[in-house]
Amino acid sequence: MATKPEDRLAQRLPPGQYMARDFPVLHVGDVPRFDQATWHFRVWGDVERPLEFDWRQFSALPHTTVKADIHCVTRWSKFDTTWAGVAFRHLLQLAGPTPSARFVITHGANGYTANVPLTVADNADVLLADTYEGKPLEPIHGGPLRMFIPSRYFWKSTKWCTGVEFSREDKPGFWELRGYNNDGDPWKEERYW
Ligand SMILES: Nc1nc2c(c(=O)[nH]1)N[C@H]1C(S)=C(S)[C@@H](COP(=O)(O)O)O[C@H]1N2
Ligand SMILES: [Mo]
Repeated sequence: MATKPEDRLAQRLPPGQYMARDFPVLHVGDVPRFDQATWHFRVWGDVERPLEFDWRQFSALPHTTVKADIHCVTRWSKFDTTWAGVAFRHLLQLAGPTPSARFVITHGANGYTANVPLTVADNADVLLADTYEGKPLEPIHGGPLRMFIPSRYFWKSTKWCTGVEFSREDKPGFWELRGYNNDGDPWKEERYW
């Protein structure tokens, strides 16, 4: 018997989510102004080689494209979004996390942070994304650069990302300290603590 369309949708929508057609915008604070001349990106903490890039250097890194569904804790999901950027695994190769590194903390504008285990960030679909649907990522969606972790609720995907910290200790971030679940797996519906 053929699968009914609503069953296919249910298999693709995590529990409690609905399918959005638009692309909602969600963040705290103001959209920061991007200045190519002063923008810089750092990788620090438990790594063999701390890194620092200006915009030109970061843009010159090899880019990868990922197509994935995204899921926001406020219950909208969006299917088949296409992003391009630097594969997180490429950054791992460049920086070389030490054996003590177990958590990844992304730092964004206005002091926003989000934490994931290194095992979650070390995945082929995780990007530092500067491109959405073939165009430079718009400032309202985190441009020039945001973290992209499709396997977790979208709050883990830090907008206006300017740094990645590797840590032996977990460091719950902005929303994790305000009641959101530390892991945030949409398939387990891990919304709140
Ligand atoms: N720097 C920063 N990144 C952030 C946020 C934020 O407030 N500041 N909000 C998060 C939340 S809760 C969500 S759902 C997504 C929303 O991304 P979008 O506006 O591109 O849909 O960004 C995440 N990244
Ligand atoms: Mo969110």
